[in-house]
Amino acid sequence: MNKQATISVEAEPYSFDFKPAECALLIIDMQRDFLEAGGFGEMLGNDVSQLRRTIEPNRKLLGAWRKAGLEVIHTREGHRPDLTDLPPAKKVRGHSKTCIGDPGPMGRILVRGETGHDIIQELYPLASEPVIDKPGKGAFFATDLQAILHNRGIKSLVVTGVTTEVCVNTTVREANDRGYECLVLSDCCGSYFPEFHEMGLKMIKAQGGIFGWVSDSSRVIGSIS
Ligand code: TIU
Repeated sequence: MNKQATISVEAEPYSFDFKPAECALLIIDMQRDFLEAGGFGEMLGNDVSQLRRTIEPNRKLLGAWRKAGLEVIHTREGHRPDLTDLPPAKKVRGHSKTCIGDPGPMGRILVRGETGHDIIQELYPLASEPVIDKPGKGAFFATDLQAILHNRGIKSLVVTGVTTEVCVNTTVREANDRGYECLVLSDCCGSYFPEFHEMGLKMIKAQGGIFGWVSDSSRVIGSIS
């Protein structure tokens, strides 16, 4: 594969064209707190099994992306141990008995450095892959993601992860406003609510691709292998 040559991937609403050298795989929040029992996601009353179907397609995609020698960036949602970056409104939202910063089965909920906050083993970052720690839902808010993309010459993003309508959608909207072209992979994203997953993808690709494009991992893997 010539990393400087434009590749075209079948997508909706029309084909997504990118230069591999200028495209990063951005994997959003594939953290134990969201995907495993006892974490933040389950604490909010959600069924974590809805997200676990995304693990295997992400694992295969990540393997192919790494093999092709392309840029990978991971994100994690979470807060400083002293919680100084946690808005009080976010801490109390939901009136949950246990909230962000409190002890949970995998350490303090959504706190950096705790077991539950880390990325699941199946998709664990290599030392060479930047990990963006973000306090919000979007990966650009209060992080150095834009600087990293600029410094690495990245112009487009293949976006995967959880959850489709929350952190994936927020990040894609932030990226789109900053001029990045985003391809979201349906089988590599998931929501606790299947209907929100479906609508979250529709919102991205509607109106001629108002926020970006939607495709699936097999098409992307086929294009870079
Ligand atoms: N609750 C929910 O759907 N999502 C989050 O709180 N964070 C992310 O989406 N990562």
